[in-house]
Amino acid sequence: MESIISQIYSHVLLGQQKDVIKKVKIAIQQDISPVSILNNGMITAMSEVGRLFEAGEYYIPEMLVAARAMQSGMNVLKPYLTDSEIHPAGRIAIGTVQGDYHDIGKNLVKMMLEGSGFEVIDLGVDVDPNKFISSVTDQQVDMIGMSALITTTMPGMQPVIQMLVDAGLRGRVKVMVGGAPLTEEFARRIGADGYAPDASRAVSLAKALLSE
Ligand code: B1M
Repeated sequence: MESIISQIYSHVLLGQQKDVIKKVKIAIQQDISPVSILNNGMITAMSEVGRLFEAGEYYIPEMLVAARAMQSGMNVLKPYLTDSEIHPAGRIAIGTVQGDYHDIGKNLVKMMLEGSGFEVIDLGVDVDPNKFISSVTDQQVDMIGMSALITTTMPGMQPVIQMLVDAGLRGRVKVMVGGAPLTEEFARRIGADGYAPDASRAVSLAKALLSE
């Protein structure tokens, strides 16, 4: 019979939220290490989701349901993951820039980052530039992630980067940007450290930037 970990892997991959919740609870009752459930069952499944998306075999709906299933499993697991067992890959503050209320993509990026072991502070939508800055001073984040979906709100990213420079904080934090109207060239021009066109590449970019 398929192991409970492989079952969790398959349920996350297929976005079967209720089954993920049920099987994670069973795995905990069977005394399987929460870290093993997370790493071998769920994170590996999300890596596969990312690979399938990049290969054009999964689309946004499949990625969203898998991310939701993963998030539900993580909610069950959270109380069992002690600080000593899990070392976050880094702390990231993420938000949609001022004037912009689109958050589906930002939430997907957040879920994928959390699924890959990052601690994510969600600043929400329509985020005041000062809120991004105080996430660095008050919450000691390693990275700021800004999302924008409208051509008129994307220019709101550059002032945040300039404020980091002016406050002497630019060297302490990486900046990742994303959102449908953005480009690599735009990211370079405003002085961001990187641009990710989708959630799975946001994860690989965050890993790369934070391991530098
Ligand atoms: Co609006 N909207 N919308 N909208 N909306 C767009 C963006 C638009 C392109 C539609 C269109 O006209 N074709 C257009 C913008 C045009 C432009 O830029 N010139 C538009 C407009 C005009 C507007 C309003 C102004 C409409 C109006 O009121 N007249 C208004 C603006 C409100 C505001 O924000 N101030 C508005 C409102 C809304 C709704 C509220 C109805 C709703 C948002 C609901 C919500 O988010 N909770 C909405 C929606 C749903 C869309 C479309 C249809 C879909 C966006 C979406 O969720 N895509 C959109 C049209 C489209 O994109 N085809 C549109 C799915 C999502 C998973 O993809 O967000 O691109 P995306 O995220 C991707 C990547 O971009 C990347 O990874 C994600 C996952 O792969 N990514 C990152 C995103 N953020 C990232 C951050 C990163 C890294 C990667 O690092 C930090």
